[in-house]
Formats: sequence, structure tokens, C-alpha cells
Amino acid sequence: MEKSLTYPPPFKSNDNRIMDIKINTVATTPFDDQRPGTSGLRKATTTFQKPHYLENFVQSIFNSLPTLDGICLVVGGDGRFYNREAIQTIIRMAAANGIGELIIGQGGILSTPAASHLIRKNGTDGGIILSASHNPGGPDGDFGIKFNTPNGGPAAEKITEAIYAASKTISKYRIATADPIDLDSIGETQLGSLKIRVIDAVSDYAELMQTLFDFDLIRDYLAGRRMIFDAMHAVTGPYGKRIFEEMLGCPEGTVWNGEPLPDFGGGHPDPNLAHAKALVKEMFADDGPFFGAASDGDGDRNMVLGHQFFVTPSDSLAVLAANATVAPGYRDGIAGIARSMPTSAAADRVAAELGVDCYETPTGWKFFGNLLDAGKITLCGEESFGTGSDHVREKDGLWAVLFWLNLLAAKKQSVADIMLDHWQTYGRNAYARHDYEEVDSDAAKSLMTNLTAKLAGLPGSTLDGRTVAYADDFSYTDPVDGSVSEHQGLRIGFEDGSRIVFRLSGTGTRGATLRVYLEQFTSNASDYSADAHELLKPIATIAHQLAGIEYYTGRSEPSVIT
Ligand code: G16
Repeated sequence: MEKSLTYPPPFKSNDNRIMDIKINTVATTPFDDQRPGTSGLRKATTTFQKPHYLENFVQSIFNSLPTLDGICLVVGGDGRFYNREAIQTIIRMAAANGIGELIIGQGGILSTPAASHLIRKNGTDGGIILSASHNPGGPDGDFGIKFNTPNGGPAAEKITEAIYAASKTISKYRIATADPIDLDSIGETQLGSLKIRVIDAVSDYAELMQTLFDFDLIRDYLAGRRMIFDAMHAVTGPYGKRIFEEMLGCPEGTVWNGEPLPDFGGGHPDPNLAHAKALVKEMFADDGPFFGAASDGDGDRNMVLGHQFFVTPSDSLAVLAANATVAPGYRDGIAGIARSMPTSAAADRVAAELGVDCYETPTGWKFFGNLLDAGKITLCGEESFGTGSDHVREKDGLWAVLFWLNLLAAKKQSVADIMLDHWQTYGRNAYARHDYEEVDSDAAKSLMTNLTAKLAGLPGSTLDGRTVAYADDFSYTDPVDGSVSEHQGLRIGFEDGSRIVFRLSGTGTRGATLRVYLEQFTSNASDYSADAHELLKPIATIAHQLAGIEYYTGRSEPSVIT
């Protein structure tokens, strides 16, 4: 069993420890299920614990790199069950494969955006991030692993496909026999020719945030006001405590569930209305705080709440884009915006007003990488509680929270008033996602096949009084490298600006998860105070009937609505 991590961790120097190793070559056979999904390889923890499973995938990553000789990688994870064991395995395999250096977060912990920053800051050859993000952890939960490239972002599809190809032909891996490395003590250890540098997981990231946001303004604004940051017993606990309670002067206790636990305290570390229940309850209480936020397992997602107000992730992207110049890091304006296809078009309206481009990409942060690297966009976001910018190449939960605090401090308005002002200027894209989790995989595929066959006949037809403007299977051509990604979700757009999107999740680990994304545009001021779900009811009914959701899945209601 893994032990719980403490914060701050004890400081012990292990400088200059030199450990001998013996290199072994182990014969193995391929597993047929190691194709990375939307974000790396995610499976039940028990799958990763099978003999050779993790080793095969790690060796497949190594085998797909141009060289291993002397390279430097960042390694860290969200602290979930099996994190420490996996890191020890990666260390021993790195030593046996001729890798030069590993930079590892203390305790084996690194938030995903912090890992992205370390890769970029140190100019490393990439990094390995251990996380199944918002999926529950523990022996009966999930585990995950992904490779990030030297730009700090998740590997593009051509690399994940190369890793998958390598996993299908693997016949051996290299691993050293050596004592476990002390991950809790900051310092350096030499394992054969491999240098292992254990570093403070929080400092570099906190410094980066100070370059982007006005900490003095935020600190003054927060004095005497109550906010909550719910770290959900996941990786952002130490980051939240350092930034909110130590640097921004919030009282102790501002960070809820701040101790990272291997099983996230038994919770589901997904910052949304369904899984951050206690936070939501507190925020909707009569005497609730002015601001609340939560982040997920690996710290890249965020949920933003005002007093008695929930900000949808799609709206959050639009509001931050419209007001970007309040933050010092974005004072010169933004080059462009990107959103994943299922994300609402609220950001498109802001981009049009600002006179910058807005790109529509497939689901998956990896699709923003080229646009960010080419300087075509500054901000990007997804409906799945992800927002970020060109400061790293991952979405960034705490960054979004700090951006909102900077905005609130600059505008001196409530979250609800900022949203209302925004809708009065741009109109409102009411939005919700309905998830049907753990449905039978074959049934889900049949639903999608059947719906795909209907698409060509839909444009021009009327569904429950609404005329279909377009219906297609979304395909994306990357404007930077020309690569094409097909079958990225089925879109049905109506002439009145409403839209339904159907996709199968690429991150679920049990059966299939059908996602139905609903959007309704309105510029009728009386709709601004209406409940989004009421506004969306008519198109939810159309979606149900058109796709035959109950017929195929046996479900009359979604399992989760966000
Ligand atoms: C990952 C990806 C996101 C994606 C999300 C949901 O996030 O990085 O781009 O939106 O999964 O994907 P799907 O709809 O395929 O399940 P995370 O936070 O899980 O790494």
C-alpha cells in the first residue's frame, strides 16, 4: 500500500548518492490494448499491475523516441495509488535504457501543468506523466500514463500511434535491478549513468503564475473576503496551499481536501456539479463565499463558481478571452482562441468582436499544441472543464482560478454580474453535457453508426420545429502541419444557432461513455436568468429521439449532467 503524502514534505538531502545497478533484458509479449486514447493510456489499476504491462508501455515510449542516449525527461504523477511503484519502475527502466537524467517532483508528485512547465523551462526531451486525471483512483480505480513532447504538450497523434505500433511488436524490455530511490528528499542520486533529480514540485509553477497575474492586486482584494479552493484530495493540494494560503494571504482552511491521497479520499476527483457536491452546497448557501473553485486529479481541470452561480467551462473561456488584458501576462492582447468542437461557440463571438481567429479542434488538448507553438492562439479551452493558454502546453486548473481572481479583483464585480454583463454584450450560449456512462460498447457503436447513416438526409429537414442547417461527422485538418483527424464526433446544427453533438468518450475505462452536448443560443435578455437545463430541454428531447438513446442504451436518463 502507498503511504499518504504529507505537506510540507520533510526536507532531507540525498545529494551525491551513487548507486550501482545491474541491467537486465526481460523477454515479453505484446498486449493488444495499449493504444492511447484522448489523453494517454488509461486503464483499471489492476490492468497496469499485470506483470510486464507497465514495462511494455514504457519501453514502447522509449522505442518510439529518436534517441535515448543521455536524454532528460520530467517524471511525475497525481499521487494516486500505484504512482510511486510506477515511478520506481520508470527510473529502473530509464537507467537500463541509457537515459541521462530524470527530473522528478518530490514525493513523485507533479500536477500535469507543472510537469508541462518543467519540461519547457528545463528544455528537456519530454516527460512522462502518470495520471488517469479525473477518474477515481485506488486498487479498484484507474491508472494512466502519457508521454509529453519537448514543447511540454501531450504527444500528437502521430507519436501516440508510433507508441502503439511499438507496443504491438515488443519482444523485450530493459530494466535495472537497483534499490528504490528516495522520492521524498530533494536532491540528486546517480543510478549507474542516470542522474535523478528530485525537486520541489510547487516552486517553479508558483513562480510562473506570479509572472502572469497581479498577485498584489489579488491579495488586497481577497483580504476580508472568503473563497474556497477544493483540491479534492488530489494533486493541487500543495499547490493551492502554497499559492492561496501562503502567497495570497488567505486564511488556513481556504484549501479544502488539500492532502493528496492515493485514493482521493474515496472520492471522484472531477471538478463538476456532480462530483464536487460539498463545495457546490457551500457556494449556494445564503451566506456562502464570494468565490469557489475546484480542480481534478492531476490539476489540469477547473470549475469556477460564484456565490449561487455556476460558470460553464465554455463561458469561462469566453469571459477570460474577452477580459484577458486585465492580467499582466496578457496585457498586450491575445493572438487567437481555440476551442474543442463540442465546446460552445461563446468564445467564437468574443473572437469575432476582438478581430482574432477562433479555431475549432477535436476533443483532446493535444490538438491545441501546434496552434500554440505557431503563435496562432493565446487562449484555448474545452467544455470538459479545461482552460489554458500559451504559458504551458496543458490545460491548467489553478491558472484558470487565478485568472478569475485577477478579473474579479480588477472589475470589483461578482461572478454573476460579470457573466450577466458578458451575456448582455455577446448573447448567451446555454450549454450542458449529458453523459451515459458504462453503456455496452457494441450498443454505443450501433447508436453512432445508425446516427451517422442519418446525417446526410438531415440538412433542410425540420426536427420539432427547428430546421437543420448542417449535419456532419467532424473532421479536422491541422492548419499547421496539415494532418487530418477524422470521425471526431457527430454534429447537428440548427438555423436558430442551437446544436447537438454526439461523441464516444476516449477516456472511459469501462464499457463506453456516450456524450451528448447540447447548446442553445439566445439573445433574449429574459433568458439570462433562466436555468440552462430548462432552456435546453427541447433540444435534449430532439437528441434523445434522433439518436434512439433509450433504444440502444436502455437508458432514459443520463448518468451525469454537467
Ligand atoms: C482529457 C483530454 C481533454 C478531453 C477530456 C475528455 O482530459 O485532455 O482534451 O476533453 O479528456 O475526453 P473524452 O470526452 O474523450 O472523455 P483529462 O482532464 O481527462 O486529461
